[in-house]
Amino acid sequence: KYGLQTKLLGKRVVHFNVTTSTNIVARQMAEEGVEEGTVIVAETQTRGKGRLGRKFITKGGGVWMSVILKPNIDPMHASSITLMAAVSVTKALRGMGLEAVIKWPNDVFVNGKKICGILTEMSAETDIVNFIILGIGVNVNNDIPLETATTMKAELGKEVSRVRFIQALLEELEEDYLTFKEKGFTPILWNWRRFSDTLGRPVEVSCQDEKIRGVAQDVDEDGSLIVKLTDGTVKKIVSGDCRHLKN
Ligand code: BT5
Repeated sequence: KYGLQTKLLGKRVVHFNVTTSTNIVARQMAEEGVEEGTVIVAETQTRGKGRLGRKFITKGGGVWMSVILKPNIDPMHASSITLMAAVSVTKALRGMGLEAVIKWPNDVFVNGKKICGILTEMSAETDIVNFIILGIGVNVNNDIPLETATTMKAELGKEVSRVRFIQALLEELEEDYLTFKEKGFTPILWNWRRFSDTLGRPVEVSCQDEKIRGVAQDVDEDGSLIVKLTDGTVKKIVSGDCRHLKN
């Protein structure tokens, strides 16, 4: 098998040695009307973004990229794209021999440490999505000065071909995205549950000013986390930060 085996994702790839953030560049290009599936990839970013204005460290040697998607969905269902991407990343990492698992909503972990973060941003009107910027950062051969993070190189004990990894990732993403477009989120959700490290665990989820403690029970059709509190009430959390507590 040679070359990228995709039809939609990566038909057009724009590469930078350095840029601010591939999500920022992708948004500009999407606003100018660039076609769906366009991929922006950078060797390093000067303003790598996490959620809620947090910084994401993106030194040379990792995979920092954004994909422009134009799914025909209600903005309410957009966060399922984040969960879908976590499934695709997990499959690509497992294909390279790593025991990757998903932490709700947007992280992929290996051996208890974060190896990938996902940042989806969208442009939408009341009931229709114009475009979604799917930003994916994977620690591959880069150094990472965080106790809580790891890299493919550290876990596998050798350097990894980034080109091969990007190829595998885009192929998994395309497969999942086409399934999503054709059949909706349900078949993706089956895989998400299979790969999830969050379900069944006691968790503490911070969203806005609230902290919710309980057991993560499931994820619903919108990608929301369903948490059962100690008093038996059930809460649906659309987005937030999730901490796994000790059993
Ligand atoms: C994320 O945010 O994890 C989303 C990261 C998305 C990065 C990609 S790279 C390509 C595209 N362009 C961008 O500018 N962004 C996207 P969040 O869940 O908020 O997690 C952020 C937290 O992860 C930070 O506060 C750190 O604690 C930690 N962190 C920072 N850099 C990391 C890294 N390289 N690996 C693992 N953890 C990291």
